[in-house]
Amino acid sequence: MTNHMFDAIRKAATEPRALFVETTDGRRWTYGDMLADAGRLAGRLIERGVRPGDRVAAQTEKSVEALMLYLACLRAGAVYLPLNPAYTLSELDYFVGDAEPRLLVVAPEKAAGANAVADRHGARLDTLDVHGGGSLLDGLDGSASDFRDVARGADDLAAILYTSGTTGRSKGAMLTHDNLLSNAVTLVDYWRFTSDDHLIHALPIFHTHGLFVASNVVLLSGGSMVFLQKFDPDEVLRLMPAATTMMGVPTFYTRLLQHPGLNRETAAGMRLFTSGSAPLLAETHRQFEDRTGHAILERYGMTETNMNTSNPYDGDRIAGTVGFPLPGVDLRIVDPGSGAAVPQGETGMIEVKGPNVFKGYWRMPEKTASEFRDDGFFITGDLGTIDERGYVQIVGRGKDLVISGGYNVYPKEVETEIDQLPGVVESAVIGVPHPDFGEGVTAVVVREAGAVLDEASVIASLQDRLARYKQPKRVIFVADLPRNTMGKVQKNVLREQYAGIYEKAR
Ligand code: MLC
Ligand code: AMP
Repeated sequence: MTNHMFDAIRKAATEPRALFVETTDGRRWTYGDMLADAGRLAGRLIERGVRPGDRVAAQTEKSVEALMLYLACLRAGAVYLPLNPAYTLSELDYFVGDAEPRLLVVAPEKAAGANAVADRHGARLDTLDVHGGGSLLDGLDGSASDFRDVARGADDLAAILYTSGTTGRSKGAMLTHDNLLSNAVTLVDYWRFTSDDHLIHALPIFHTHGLFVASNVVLLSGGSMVFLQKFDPDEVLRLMPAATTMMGVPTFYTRLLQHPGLNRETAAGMRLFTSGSAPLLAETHRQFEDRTGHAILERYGMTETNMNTSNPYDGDRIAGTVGFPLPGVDLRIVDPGSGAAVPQGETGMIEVKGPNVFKGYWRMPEKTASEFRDDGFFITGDLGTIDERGYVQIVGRGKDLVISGGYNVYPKEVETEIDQLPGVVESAVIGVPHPDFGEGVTAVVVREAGAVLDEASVIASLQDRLARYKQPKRVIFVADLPRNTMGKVQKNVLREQYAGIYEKAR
């Protein structure tokens, strides 16, 4: 019996006594502990009635136990569905209703609200806290750890990660065992990860970046990592002398650059800093190299595709580019309308194909079909170009999307909530340059004559509807939204008009 992903993890865990992960409060797990804990937890999932193919949803705070739950799902043949703890109950209700998990695991403080959600959609509820407590783990310590992994093939689902949509509700991207394994194996090799590596893991673990790129790469190289509850520049710099690598979103790097403790000495033992999930400014790349002597390696990925491109490990890491297509990934630039290839050097839609590309959107066959070409290429929605040396550059987005601190925010979702508020005629949500988050979510609102509505009241009305990071940082009131002759709101005009608002606030 084989389990495609977990067999590979087991094979890499050749030193049971070697450190796998430690936390900043001094808890440690060896590879032997990882195998035992994931085994016990897989047994617990079976006790809870989880069968192969069932979804297990988790809205927990970051913890090693939450990572073990992901590994337990792989071993039990379940489909792991991680959710941002910042999501509100109304957002949670949608995900649970759509994915119909057998089990929903939440932080204890969320249990009261989540109970009704679980009941409504026929899921069982368990809790998991950040200190290794909660009903999911009750009495597990002494239980048997020799779990016999459920057979899973390359094409079986390992996880569903929700990504918001430009229209309508969020879509669940279905990722198979081989999507995860093939990409992680490629990255271990491309970025030269070995069992000597020690990674600073400060990313959340409910997204591709922190869960798959960071954790799977460590697992498959037999290396180790230190888990930070969240990104904290003081902590990162305290841990850096003992580490070799860090993966981050651009906000990590801009925040580190503001810290006087970032210098060549602190970073002397590091061999690799990677950045992705949002564009890294060329200026940040250069400043970081000046301060530390390290050229950040920028790569490009997506929830649906895992990682597509990377700057080279050896060779020039060129600021403002995302490097070359990874081995095994086909990448092309086409005319967005016709799908025909554009001449080299011109801008077009980035499309990708390879073992990294997901199986489709959960229960949305039409949406899936419309985002793939007939020859199997996935339409990313990102606009790019390839230079004469083969470096891919992302020059914009064909999708209406704001990326704030590495989190995607779909304007449509925010506009829909704002438009429902009493006194609002219409709204347009845009992303404008923000010194900390890269882009700041900004709402431009037309209110009814005489409406008692101000910036604070709009933001306050969204508290229970939208996760905090999706809420506008600023709300601007205007008499009319600019429109083109077809009546379409000209967001580019608004983006230009308000381009400086966060710079001024700094
Ligand atoms: C937190 N806030 C944000 C925010 N994160 N607002 C906008 N954008 C964000 N990303 C809110 C908080 O709720 C808080 O609100 C206020 O902003 C300030 O919080 P903070 O303490 O400064 O934020 P912090 O907790 O430090 O988080 C910032 C961050 C974090 C950048 C460290 O957002 C982060 O870890 N981002 C990583 C995202 C990520 O992993 N993306 C990968 C996606 S996968 P208030 O009002 O309550 O104070 C993907 C594919 C690929 O894209 O290629 O990798
Ligand atoms: P997500 O849906 O959260 O996985 O976000 C994926 C999107 O993030 C991509 O489609 C890109 O728009 C963006 N992205 C990821 N990495 C980079 C990068 N290095 N530079 C620019 N954009 C990026």
